[in-house]
Amino acid sequence: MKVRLCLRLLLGAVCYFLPYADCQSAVLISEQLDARGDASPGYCDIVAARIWQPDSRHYQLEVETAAPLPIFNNETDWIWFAWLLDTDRNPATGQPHDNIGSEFNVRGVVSEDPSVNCGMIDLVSSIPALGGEVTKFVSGNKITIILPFDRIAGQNNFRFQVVSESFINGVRATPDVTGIGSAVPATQPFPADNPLRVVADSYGGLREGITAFTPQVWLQGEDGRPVFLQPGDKIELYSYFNYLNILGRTVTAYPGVFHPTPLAMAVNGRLSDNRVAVNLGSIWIDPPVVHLNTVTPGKDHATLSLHAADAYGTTISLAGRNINWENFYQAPAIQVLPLSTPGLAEVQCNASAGGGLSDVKAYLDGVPSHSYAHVRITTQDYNLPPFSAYAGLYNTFFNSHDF
Ligand SMILES: [Ca+2]
Ligand SMILES: [Ca+2]
Repeated sequence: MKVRLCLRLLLGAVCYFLPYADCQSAVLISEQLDARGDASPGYCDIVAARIWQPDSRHYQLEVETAAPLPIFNNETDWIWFAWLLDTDRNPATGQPHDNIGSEFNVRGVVSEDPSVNCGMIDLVSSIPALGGEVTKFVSGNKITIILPFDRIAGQNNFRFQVVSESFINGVRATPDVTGIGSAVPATQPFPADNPLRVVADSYGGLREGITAFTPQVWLQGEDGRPVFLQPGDKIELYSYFNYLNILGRTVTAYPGVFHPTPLAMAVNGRLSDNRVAVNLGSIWIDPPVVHLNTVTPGKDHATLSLHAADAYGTTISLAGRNINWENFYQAPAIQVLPLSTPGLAEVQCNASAGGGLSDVKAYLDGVPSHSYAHVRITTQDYNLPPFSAYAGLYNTFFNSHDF
């Protein structure tokens, strides 16, 4: 485990030294430089907050820190940066801060906990707006958030201030706060050859010995036609989590890693509208089909086993992992009870509930299994052949009166 961790840290460090997109195709709307050394650790120390405008509908909010943003090894650690947007330019309205009354707060959170790691627009005033989750990217010393104007009700003319806060190893770091900047959308028409959209591959699977791939990216013009990449175009990749080794345009899986992660692509500094969903490794349940009945001893329970392998096909040890089983359709006839051996669970009939049907899935360290166990329970023993007679998950059982 330690070897793998060191490898990840080493390869992660290499990634940090790759050049970061400098947004050549976006307009710099505002820049707030901040002192270096006025917050610690260095990844909490904001040295610049910038707002770029890549087109007529979005800002790219950027924070640059004194040190690279870390790879956390503890799900309870987090750091966030918040852009406080004072969209009526009135410090007396909205959420009060020292010299800012924010109508919207845009947060970029970095955490190993997928339920926390996000970009988010918080609505902190009475202005009706969509708000919600937005795309966030982390690369080296920078965190970037895509802010669509329509998510803040078009209130894109604002004062802003950026603050940092973090909680690492149970300690709150020294927060940092920038001066107040001003953002006014560019009135220029954006260059006609500036593509409207950057679209990346939607999916990349690294599993069963497929350990590397090169995702493709396309450009789309204002008129909907494709804009072709030129030989000198600069293409870069950004991983949402540090679960991938990115060297140039190639993505490679780390040994032992099975967490999925989204990936963004950039062409000449402009980030893709969508993200590449990269699945790493395989997580599956055996057997895929289970048929039980409530009346025959020995046929009223079965053992399910969870398996996992990384992209290289190497078995992932389940010892010490967080494993949760789920009765997906919440069928009352089915009970799923984890056994003491990691990765094993017993599925049982709840006789008083009659027949039922459900899919049972499992989560390994929060990552859902890629397959289900399809469980059917009847109130009679139909002497059905073993599950192996049912070749797939979608075979039909014909005792319909029972379900
Ligand atoms: Ca600072
Ligand atoms: Ca205000």
